[in-house]
Amino acid sequence: ILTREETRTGLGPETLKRAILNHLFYNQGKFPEIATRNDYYMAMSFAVRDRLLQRWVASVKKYLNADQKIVSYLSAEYLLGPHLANNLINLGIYENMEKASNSLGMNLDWLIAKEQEPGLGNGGLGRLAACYMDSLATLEIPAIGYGIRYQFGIFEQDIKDGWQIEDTDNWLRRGNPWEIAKRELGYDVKLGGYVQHYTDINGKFKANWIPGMIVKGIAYDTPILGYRVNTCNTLRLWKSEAPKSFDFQTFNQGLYSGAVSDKTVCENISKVLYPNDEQREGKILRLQQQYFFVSCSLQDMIAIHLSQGGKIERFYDKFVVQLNDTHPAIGVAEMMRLLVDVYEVEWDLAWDITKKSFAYTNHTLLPEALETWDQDLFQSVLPRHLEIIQEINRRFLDEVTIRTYGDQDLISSLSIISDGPWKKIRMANLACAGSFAINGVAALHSELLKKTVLKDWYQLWPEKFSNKTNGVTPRRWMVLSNPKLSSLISSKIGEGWIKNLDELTGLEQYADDPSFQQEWMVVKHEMKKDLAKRILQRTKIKVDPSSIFDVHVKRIHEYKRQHLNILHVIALYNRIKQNPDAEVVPRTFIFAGKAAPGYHLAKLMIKLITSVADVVNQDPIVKDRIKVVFYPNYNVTNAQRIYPAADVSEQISTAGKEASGTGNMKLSMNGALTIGTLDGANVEIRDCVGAENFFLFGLTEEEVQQKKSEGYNPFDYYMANPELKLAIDQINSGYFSHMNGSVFKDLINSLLYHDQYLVLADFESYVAEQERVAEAYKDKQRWAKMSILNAARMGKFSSDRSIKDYCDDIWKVGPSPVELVD
Ligand code: 26W
Repeated sequence: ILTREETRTGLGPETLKRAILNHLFYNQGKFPEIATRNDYYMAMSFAVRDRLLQRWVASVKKYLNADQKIVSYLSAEYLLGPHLANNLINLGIYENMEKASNSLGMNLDWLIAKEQEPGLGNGGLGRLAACYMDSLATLEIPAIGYGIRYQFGIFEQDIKDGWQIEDTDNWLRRGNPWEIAKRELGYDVKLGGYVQHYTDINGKFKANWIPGMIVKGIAYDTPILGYRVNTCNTLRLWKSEAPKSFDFQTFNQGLYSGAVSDKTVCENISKVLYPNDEQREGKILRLQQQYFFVSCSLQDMIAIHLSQGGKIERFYDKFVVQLNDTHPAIGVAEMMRLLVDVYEVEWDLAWDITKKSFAYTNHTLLPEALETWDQDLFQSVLPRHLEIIQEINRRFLDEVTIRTYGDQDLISSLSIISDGPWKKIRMANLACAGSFAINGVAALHSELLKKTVLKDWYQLWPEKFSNKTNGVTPRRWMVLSNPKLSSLISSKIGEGWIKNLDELTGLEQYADDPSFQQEWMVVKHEMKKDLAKRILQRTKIKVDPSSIFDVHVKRIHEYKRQHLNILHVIALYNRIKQNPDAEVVPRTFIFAGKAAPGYHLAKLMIKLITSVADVVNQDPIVKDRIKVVFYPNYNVTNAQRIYPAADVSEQISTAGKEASGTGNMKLSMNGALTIGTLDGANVEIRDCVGAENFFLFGLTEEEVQQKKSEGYNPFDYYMANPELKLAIDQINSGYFSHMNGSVFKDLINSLLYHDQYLVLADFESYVAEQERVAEAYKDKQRWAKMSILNAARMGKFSSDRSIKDYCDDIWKVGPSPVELVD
């Protein structure tokens, strides 16, 4: 009998080395003399995957046998980031692999850098899904993540002449060693066509959906290993293909020739991720994508449940289905269709099963993000679902009518289909009606949901509502991205914090310790030097690692107010111009983020940042005291490099607009101090780290509402504040754009005459608070202490805590440890 060390799944350096060489030969068909770095990356990844598979099989076995309830997370986006290094950490073999690769003459960091990250998400929502997958596995919760295997993820951003340029993200070009295609595991998905109604031989009314086309979903599985546990869950992403052959027996009702459409049309469905975040695009393809992955996923869950001898009526004993925003909300209608049309369950029972199965998370209050579908368009894609939704709605509104004594306002606001000449299907209403639980993603956000967009739902079903404040995984966002800080922390308090982030409070006792402060700031400085190098390589801008690294990284959006930040930069610059000897604490303003390709003002914001950078960075009077950097192509890989180097975290959205934010948490964990508004999770972060360790500014959500109702006039603020006026006039006059001011006119007009995000109203308060930031940074000891306390008090913001809350309050699922058997 072989020991595990001798088998292909051993974890020692020698065994790993052998495994890499094996895969190099048998998978890549290479030997060391001719192998490329990519060959080594692939070989190493396969070696790591072998170790995951062993745990994966054990996990899947366990979930299939026992009567285990499984969490099913439905998300149109997963912003995973690179797998290799994360898996090494979770397996506990980072150091052994370093030895193995050194002995092969390879540098582990190079190989890690070879990975094309799977950017199958836009931003916060997709990244949250990835953090939750990590925590589910780490907490040993049986879970499946379902989504779409986009052939092209979020576009790659480049900057040309200061403008954003988009390039396609061909992440699968060199193959993906982390996925396993389950060619045999596929489901047919119908689209378009029409519905026939008939009475069967038993006198039952039946609907027969004759599709316009059928696509096949193929499962691609990626194992998701927890930290130092054997639990290895599945991320199952669906790829769309043309069905190979067509089963005329199943659909023998006529007119099928058109149903088997050509290959390209079918493959188009999972072709590309829509790059919009917080802005709906009413495209047919998008609805097809949503339905495609949800239908495959529900068919898969039902197949799993039935194959284990489960009864369809008890679906909810096997699965609890979490809707990540409304993108998968069509699942409510699809579940009804499967139950009623396919499994012939009575309507009332079917609705009861559905409502016991689904829970819905809302991620945004922005009205332009709320998904609705034009009824005609909806019908053309999902004719049977329209009928089902009409029936759900009819019965649902009957119930509402009785409960509210026919309150017309309530009835029309709760209706899943809006009335009026242009009927719309409201996906948030469908999600609310079909779910037993509804949650927001930060305390303030959940409160605002109850007061605004979901007010009427809350009034009738208060028991469905709760808050689940977001969290992020400390494995990726501390251990992996900031190993030096992590080692320093562990040297003081041990390694328990990695799985139990509350233990970070153990650092508080060292916050005043000068030698610990010194070590803490040395690590920060090292990370700033690393980032400075990358900035120089990527942008040719030289920055000083001793300056404040002031970081504003996230999607570019008016509500996130990158333009407020740049107005402050211009004001600082003008202060220097007016008084060249003024004392200025040196600062590097670092921006990064993608703009939706069709979002004109967001793209102008990027151009404004790069234009200001061009002027400020060159001006000899500035003497390098302030630098502005736009770091291109913000993604998980780049985020991992930026967070550890940040001194200041910009979280400056208009109060009431950012549902939660999660970058705010990652930055604070890495010792950055926040300058922020009372918005999203900032409120809770400030409560945890202490008001004295947080730079607060700006209007509160209530003040924002107040101001707007009084008739806010941004022009008054422009006229009243000379620094603000000068900055805007300069932009307008072309000071930053070779005397061509018209470039920015749309942005400026929007600020001066609309300013729906109150940039001008918050300017003064922001500038004043930034002065306190600079003042604080001058006192190195005070800053170090504040930085340490920020990290020390971030325990609440681990995604482990979030997942525990979901498990206890919504999913009613507990840990189920997996044992490894040889
Ligand atoms: C249909 C277009 C569209 C696409 C994506 C609308 C809305 C979205 C997402 C819901 C936007 C999003 O990512 N929201 C973010 O979710 C994060 C995780 O909860 C929060 O931290 C962010 O505050 C929120 O903006």
